[in-house]
Amino acid sequence: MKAALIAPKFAIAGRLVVVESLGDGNVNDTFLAVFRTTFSEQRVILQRINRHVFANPEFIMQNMRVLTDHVHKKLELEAHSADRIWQLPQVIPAKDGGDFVVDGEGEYWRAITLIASAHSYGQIQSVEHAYEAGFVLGHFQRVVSDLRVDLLCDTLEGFHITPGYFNALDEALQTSEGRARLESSVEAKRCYAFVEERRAWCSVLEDARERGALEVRTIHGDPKISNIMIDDATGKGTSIVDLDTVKPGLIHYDFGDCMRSCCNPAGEETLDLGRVVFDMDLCAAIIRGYKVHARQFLTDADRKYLYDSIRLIAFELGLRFFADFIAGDVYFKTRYDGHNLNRARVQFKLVDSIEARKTQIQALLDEEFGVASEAPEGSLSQCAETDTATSHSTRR
Ligand code: GN1
Ligand code: MG
Repeated sequence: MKAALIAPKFAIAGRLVVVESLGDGNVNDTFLAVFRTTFSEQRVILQRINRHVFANPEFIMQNMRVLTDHVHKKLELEAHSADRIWQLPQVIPAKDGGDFVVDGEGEYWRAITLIASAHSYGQIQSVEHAYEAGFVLGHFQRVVSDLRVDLLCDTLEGFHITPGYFNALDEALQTSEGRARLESSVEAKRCYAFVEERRAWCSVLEDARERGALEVRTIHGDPKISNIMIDDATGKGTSIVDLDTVKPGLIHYDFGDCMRSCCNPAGEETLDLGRVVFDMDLCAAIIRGYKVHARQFLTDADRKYLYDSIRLIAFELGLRFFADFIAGDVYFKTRYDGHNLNRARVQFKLVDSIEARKTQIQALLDEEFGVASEAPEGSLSQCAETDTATSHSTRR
């Protein structure tokens, strides 16, 4: 059903003026709806949830309520001492009181508030922008660090469990269509060789979790650069949006995802592979921004896996795109033939670049967070940092 027919079913004052497509999400369909009364205007985000990806859209809204209740309270409590105004979207109920409107075709629609006077970008703009991305992620993870994970549903089973994406690839390669796609180009065969070389390593985070070295906490799930909102007035980060993937997980998934997205100045959709590189200045800026809040909750064991998380989440996204290409583009939305294959090649180029810079990246992490001690894994000692949350402004 059309978004314009759905929008008026939500409890929003005024008359619908316009609905337009927004952003370039790879999974859900997003729209901006503008409502006006004689004296005011309200702009809201309307989304059609991809039911092929999210089997239980109800879980998303349940998590969103738990998360926003927790975070909104906390932001208010901390507002007097915060260095900026933080925002977080709010659920807008349907007129019938529900969280969703389900249309005649069984599609789930939801409405949330728009973050005021802020923008996000598809690609990193500057070192300052990278610092803000790290700062916003660290702040988010800190404010949810005391949110009990057992209150959250698993909205997307297997999300960020890298070995599972290998299973999906193996399954797709069981079919003759899948095998034909693999054989269709030199690039596809190169990608396959690339992932195979890293198959044994890809459970690095899950192994650490199973051993009890890393604990499951509340995560955002998708802190890529286009989900970091920058305040139009101040140029500072003000919010992290796209809360569909908030769920229990490892904070490393978030850290790695933010790094792989923000340290590649070419962006994940580029057609120019030559421009894809893991930029060390951007990496340093993100770590500095992230550290301001993250040092309050990062454990020794957490620090030990930060480099792995950067390499792994870039690799995992490449593997997810590649497996989807082999499966016939059934998960991510695509705009041209071979789109998922190109996206995979971008991520693998980035992985190459990350691997080549391992020593430098690790040195930066050690410098900013301190060298992770050889203390037994699972020890919860926190970073021995002493500088204050405001010192970053002099270090940029
Ligand atoms: C998808 O739908 P979107 O664009 O917010 C994907 C993320 C990927 C991202 C890569 C639920 O996010 O995991 O990192 O594409 N979301 C889901 O751009 O799979
Ligand atoms: Mg997302």
